[in-house]
Formats: sequence, structure tokens, C-alpha cells
Amino acid sequence: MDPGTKFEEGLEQRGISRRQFLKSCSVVAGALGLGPSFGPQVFEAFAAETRPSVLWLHMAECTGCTEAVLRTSNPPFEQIIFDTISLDYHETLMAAAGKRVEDILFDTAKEKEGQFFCVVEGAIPTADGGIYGMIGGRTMLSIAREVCSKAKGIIALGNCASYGGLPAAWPNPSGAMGVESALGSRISSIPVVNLPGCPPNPINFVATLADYLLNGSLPACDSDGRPLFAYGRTIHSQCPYRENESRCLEDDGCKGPQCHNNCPSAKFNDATSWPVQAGHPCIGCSEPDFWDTMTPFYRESEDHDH
Ligand code: FSX
Ligand code: F3S
Repeated sequence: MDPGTKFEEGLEQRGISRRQFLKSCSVVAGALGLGPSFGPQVFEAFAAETRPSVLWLHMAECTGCTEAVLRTSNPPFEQIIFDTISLDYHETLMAAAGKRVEDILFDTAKEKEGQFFCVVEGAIPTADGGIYGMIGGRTMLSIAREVCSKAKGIIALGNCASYGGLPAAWPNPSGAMGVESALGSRISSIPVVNLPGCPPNPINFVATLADYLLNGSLPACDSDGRPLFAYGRTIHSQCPYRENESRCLEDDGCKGPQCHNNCPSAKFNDATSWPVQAGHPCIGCSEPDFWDTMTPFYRESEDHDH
């Protein structure tokens, strides 16, 4: 059967119309900076037969990153996991648990060495041999070493996996680090894409995937490993309220001028809103070490009664 037809059957089974999905693909194309007219190409890329294998690891984190991605409706995440990628391991989504499932992880990594993508959520505790983060009797550090070193590409999803996030906040007793820092030379020949945010915006995950499916390579990144299509500009430079004195939150401690992400255009929850639109200062959640460098998150402004 033509892969496109099979994909469309999948859409139908999930009650998603072709038109609806195409509209989502235009949003993804827009996030990639290709322009909405590239929607049909993104559609074709998602519908193609080659379904890249994905092993998804959970480390030290709050699982907010998976929660965010599960709510992706541009396009709907269930369509992506069933018909675009082959999601071979994901602890939160799998019904099964225990030794047999752990075997699947390590066996798949071995069998598909150099052919799968590893998505990592959460920081990796490294102090004292990694004993502060254990899963099934093994350290997260040794699991990540074994699986990530066999991947063809790594996507560090969220600030924790990218740079350590909350688990790495001072005084960081567990020695938590982002994937690249924790694994160092073991993964130096493997491309790593950081998608920070706490949580990250799911559209940036889906757009990274679309970029790979369209071009066969992971997107161009800045010096902190973040895709330029999403993190190339500061929040402040795109903020619609920056010229509006009564709405600008800079005096309240907004970190928009220091923080890079596309929140003002991509927004969250089906593009409903984003922190500053909701009246909250940006806390800089997409920058390295943001808990240490961006706190205090709030500044009491002199002309407000609190
Ligand atoms: Fe960190 Fe993600 Fe913040 Fe939470 O998995 S980026 S604490 S939203 O969940 O890792
Ligand atoms: Fe994070 Fe700031 Fe966006 S706090 S969600 S980068 S507006």
C-alpha cells in the first residue's frame, strides 16, 4: 500500500481530517521559517514510509516535557508516534514495565546501532558515579552512556536534558548535568540538538523532526546547541509589548532581553498564549543555568503596590 494512503488511513482512524492535518503542517513549516506554503512538503515528509526509530529516555526531571509534547495538536502527537516515527521505547507511554521492557531498550539500541534517535528528557546525575539517579538498579548515567553512544542523533528535550535545568541548580549535590556535558567524549561524534524550555515548546520538537525528515539532517544550531529556527532571537526582540510601557514587564524582572526562544510567535496550548501575554515575566527558561543566572525571577517594581 502506498505509504501516503496508509498515513491518511491513520488520520481517518483518529478522527483527524486531511485538511486539519495539512493546516498543522503549515504551522510547522511556519515555525521552521519556511513559510506556510511549505505545508504540503511537511505533510509528505510526515507521511513518508521511512519511520525513524526513537528511543526516549527519562532522567532527573518532572516529566513536564513529555506532558507538553503529548498535548501537541499541531500536528496531533498520536499521529506522529503511530505513523511518522517508530517510538520503540518511552517509559511514560508504555503499558508494560519491568525487566522485559528494560531488555527492549538495550536490545533495540544494540540492534539498531547508528540508526535510531535518542530523545533524552531530564538531567543526568554524575556525582559519586551517578548513584543519585537510579532506574531498575542501574544509574541513569550508565543507561545514558550505553544508549546515547549508539544513537545516530540525540535530541535533548527541555532545559534539564540540555543544560541541567532545575536538578543542576546550585549547590547541585547530585552533580546533575545536561546530556552533552554528562556524556562528553562518548557522544562527541554524534549530533546533539538542545531544545531547552521548562517545558520546551512541543512545536519546536515537531519542527526539528520535520526538518530532519525534509533534509535528512538535524537543524543548524547556535553555540549553545539550539536550533536557530526557534532560538535565533531573544524573547524581547519579538515581544509585542516592548514598546508598550503599561504592558512591558522588564521592570518586574522579565528576562526576555537575555532569553532566546520563539514563545511570542509560537505560543503554547494551540497558540493561545505565552507567559508575557498572560501577564507573567519571562523567567529565562531556555538559557543555560537559568536557575542560577536568572534568579531572582521577580523584581519588585517601585511604582507598583504589592
Ligand atoms: Fe526539566 Fe522536563 Fe522543566 Fe520538567 O522532562 S525542563 S523540570 S518542565 O520535565 O526536564
Ligand atoms: Fe520560558 Fe520565557 Fe518562553 S520563561 S516559556 S522562554 S517566555
